[in-house]
Amino acid sequence: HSLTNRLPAALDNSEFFIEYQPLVGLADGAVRGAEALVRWLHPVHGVLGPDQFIPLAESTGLIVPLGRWVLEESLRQARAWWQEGSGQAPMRVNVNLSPSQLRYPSLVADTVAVLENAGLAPSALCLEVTENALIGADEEELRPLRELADMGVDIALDDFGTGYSNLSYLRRLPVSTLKLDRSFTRGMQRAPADPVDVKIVEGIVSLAHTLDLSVTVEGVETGTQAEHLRILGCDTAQGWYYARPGPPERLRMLSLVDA
Ligand code: G
Ligand code: G
Ligand code: MN
Ligand code: NA
Repeated sequence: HSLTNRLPAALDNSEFFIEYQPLVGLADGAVRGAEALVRWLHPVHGVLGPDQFIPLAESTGLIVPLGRWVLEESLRQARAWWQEGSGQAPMRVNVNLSPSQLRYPSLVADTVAVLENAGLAPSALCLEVTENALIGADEEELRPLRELADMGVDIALDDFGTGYSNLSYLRRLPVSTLKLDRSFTRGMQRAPADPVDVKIVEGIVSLAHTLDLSVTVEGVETGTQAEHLRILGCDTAQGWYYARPGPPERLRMLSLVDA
């Protein structure tokens, strides 16, 4: 596969770049942070999205150095935003972790080192882990995430609701945020909202808040949807209604407008 062959050199050639999509507080509309989404500017195929190369990076092991680069680069960016923001709290960055990064022995040490290099507190970082990556993990396998959570790194359960984790299992995970998959909020894009979707989101929010977890909703594309989700008690939203993923300069402008 030609993409597979080029992948290792792409990291050395600085062909990867990161787009940022803001996370917005539903109660006040303020920008809370941003998710880092990696892209590959391929010399022949142009810009490739993560779906086109993350699985390859995962199967070839390149995901570990690539993931470390994403962490370094997005925390460097978070630090730069903070310095530009004259005294405001640092902008939090959400970084996706793939299953092999979770199993990598130096995950905790690497993450601590990258935070220290960037001069940021652990609370400036949220690591997103998919529900499916954690299903079946035992206490030993969860330990690195728990150590990071104990230090103050926020852990979010990404694509929540698409996996098969049961509720008692959820309680044992070192997560502080549920990121509700966008399939649950599609039925709220236009009035009237799908009553079943409303009930489901209501139930998830109630469960999450009982467990002291915050709820982030993905894929918010309309104002109607944002308003429904705010009323249902969701905490944070992300989606095209606010902004598509874009270059770091765009996020700086958004947050300055909001501040
Ligand atoms: O914008 P979108 O096409 O960017 O992202 C698609 C998927 O790719 C998302 O589910 C996201 O979790 C994943 N993704 C984006 N960036 C990264 C990354 O740096 N590492 C990993 N492991 N996954 C990522
Ligand atoms: O981590 P993950 O699957 O959750 O990443 C988010 C993915 O969803 C990215 O591919 C991103 O481009 C995409 N996305 C972000 N906002 C929206 C939105 O409002 N609508 C849709 N359809 N996709 C979105
Ligand atoms: Mn994500
Ligand atoms: Na997701």
